[in-house]
Amino acid sequence: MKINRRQFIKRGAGAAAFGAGAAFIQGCPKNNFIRKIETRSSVNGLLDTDLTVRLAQNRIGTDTLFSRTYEGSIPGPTLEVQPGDTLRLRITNELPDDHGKSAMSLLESGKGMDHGGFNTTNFHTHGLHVSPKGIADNPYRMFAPGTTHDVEIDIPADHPAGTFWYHPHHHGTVAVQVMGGMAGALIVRGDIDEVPEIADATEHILILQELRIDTNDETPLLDEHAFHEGQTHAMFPGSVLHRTVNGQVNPTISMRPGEVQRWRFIQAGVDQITPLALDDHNFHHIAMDGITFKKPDEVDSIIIAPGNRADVLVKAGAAGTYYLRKLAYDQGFGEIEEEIIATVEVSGSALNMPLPNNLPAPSSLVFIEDDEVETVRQVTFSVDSPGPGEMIPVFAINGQIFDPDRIDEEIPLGAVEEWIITSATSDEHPFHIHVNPFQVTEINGNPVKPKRWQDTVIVPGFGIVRVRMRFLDFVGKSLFHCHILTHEDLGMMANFRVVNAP
Ligand SMILES: [Cu+2]
Repeated sequence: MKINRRQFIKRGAGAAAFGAGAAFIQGCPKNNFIRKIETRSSVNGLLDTDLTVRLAQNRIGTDTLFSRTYEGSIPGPTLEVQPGDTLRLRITNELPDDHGKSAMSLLESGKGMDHGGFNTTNFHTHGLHVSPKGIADNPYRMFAPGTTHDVEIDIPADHPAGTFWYHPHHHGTVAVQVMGGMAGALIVRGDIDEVPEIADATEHILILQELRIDTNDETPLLDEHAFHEGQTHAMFPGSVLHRTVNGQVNPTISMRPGEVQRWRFIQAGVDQITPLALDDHNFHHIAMDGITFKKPDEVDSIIIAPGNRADVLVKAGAAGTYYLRKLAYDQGFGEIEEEIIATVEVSGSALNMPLPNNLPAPSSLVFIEDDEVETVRQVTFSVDSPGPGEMIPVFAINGQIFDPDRIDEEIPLGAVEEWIITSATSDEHPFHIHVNPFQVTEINGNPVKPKRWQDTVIVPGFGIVRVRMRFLDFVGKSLFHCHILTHEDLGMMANFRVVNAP
């Protein structure tokens, strides 16, 4: 079945609403300096704000994209809180009602699916250690077109300060909504921001997105025929991929020689493992997935999967032009070419700003020793041939595609566990779990040093990753999944439930 892509997005909105043309095009600055994203900060322990999900037209490089957005902008506004705060949102879904008719046929055939079409959404705070229940960080909620929903999330007083992000998580619609730009930064301010060398540094939140635009200037739908032709990596034939930073193609970051800046990378893309390097400069890596290290780690490149964040300090060298590059990389289906994603212009009078020696690693996260592990679980990502008469391969965890009603893993509150995560395919699959971060201990049999906490980790093709985690503070049901969003939407996701210990 060929899907009519104009149907789902244009119904109820379309050309009439945007007939005024250029006047409605947003994000078209005269220069291309890196954009400061609108920031909404908590006041007296509360961030209380409205978020509207709506169709909007944005300028992406020299192209135009008509897509689902938060507040009309790509990315959405930055939400800024502190440990102990409450995040209270009213989310109104102003997308047109698509009556569920344009659902992907491959998902309609999925067991237990009731996803209500591509314009149903919800809200997930990626990486936050908060409750998954009720109206908190609950990825099972459904926000249908034309409805308004409250979200209220209490952030623990000992929550790590760092870089997190938000995006929709309604099963079956995640890839298409995030691919159109629905993502935003969620910053927890705290101890790391008070380190003098960091407090003095200019900060840039750099939200990396993979915006695809089809020949109608819209977000493409997955084309199941691509699978039939054996091109599992070319799921969106005919569309153009724009790698953007804060919604801009190759923006410019200005620095002075010797200046130190703090960059918060957020990989808010869809499916690309992203190695980053800056010409003639090292990164001083200070945090991964919002969790600060004990000391900076100087490296010539960092690699982030969709879902990952990396905070780095950059100390500018001599005056000149340098490029921030996504390096060439093969994540299992052939090399993707190197690409420039931003330009750094170093000019002006020199500074000599210092770098910090020590950092405030969160005291609430203590590494898990061998003798503490109580339970070992296995998680296997697999992609199997389609069934008779089907075109789409079976994207599964432990042999099963996602069923929201099935509990795949039941875990007592307070448990300390080791999970052995395997990719049974030549592709890399980034493993992500909600609510609790994990310590990565081993990749393909090699111990990971220095030890780190993350919430998303790349599992190499035909590889094995071991992680350890404590299921602390929150009972309830939530998700673990591959963070390649197309894989996730096709069923590479499972449920865990944390229960009060007997
Ligand atoms: Cu995957």
